[in-house]
Amino acid sequence: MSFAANHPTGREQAKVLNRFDITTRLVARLTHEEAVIGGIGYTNFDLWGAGQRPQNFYMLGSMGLAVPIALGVALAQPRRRVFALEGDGSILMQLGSLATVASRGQKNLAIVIMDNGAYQITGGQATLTAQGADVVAIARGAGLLQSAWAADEGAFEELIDLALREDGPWLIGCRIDTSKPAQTTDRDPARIRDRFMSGLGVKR
Ligand SMILES: Cc1ncc(C[n+]2csc(CCOP(=O)(O)OP(=O)(O)O)c2C)c(N)n1
Repeated sequence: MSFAANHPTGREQAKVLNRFDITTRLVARLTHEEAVIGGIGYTNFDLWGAGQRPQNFYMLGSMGLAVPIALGVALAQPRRRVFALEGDGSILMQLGSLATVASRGQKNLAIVIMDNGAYQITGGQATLTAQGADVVAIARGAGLLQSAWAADEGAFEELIDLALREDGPWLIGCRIDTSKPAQTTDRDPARIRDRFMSGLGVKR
């Protein structure tokens, strides 16, 4: 069966999921100290709320950096699997990173896009995905051939399991609702950095 057989081809066919629910499902499947980079916006709040792990990094300041940071970690530690969780508004600011990941053929990297069609944390202004931009199609065009929309929660888990088992790079598009996260990431960048370095085993 082809990779895409169980997954919808377009954004419009994908079920609208809940970010905290799917983030929790992802974290529950991690058993080998995989690194997870939560992008700015509500993505990292829900990563924080799903259970803090030393291998999690929470990007607080700039949009579009989850994928570049995750790529750096994946390059530095090729035996570790790395996940980048990024909002649609943020990935739209850093589309070049998709082509960079594709050109590297980064086997240990998976990207999850949380697409709510909005810059939710700054007030819910519409992003261009609400007007038809399809980040999975964009990713395929950038060379990330293993890119798919998660049809529903079961398909999301299936795609995560694939990303944990088989060579990437992967990109999983998730349409999500606009529920607010239950928790807020502590704004303590030095502590976030130090804990992440310990979690990766590179603390000075
Ligand atoms: C370079 C840059 N531009 C603008 C901002 C202000 N800003 C912070 S988060 C955010 C919205 C993020 O949207 P998205 O990635 O879709 O995540 P969501 O808020 O929907 O979870 C904006 C505009 C910023 N921090 N950095």
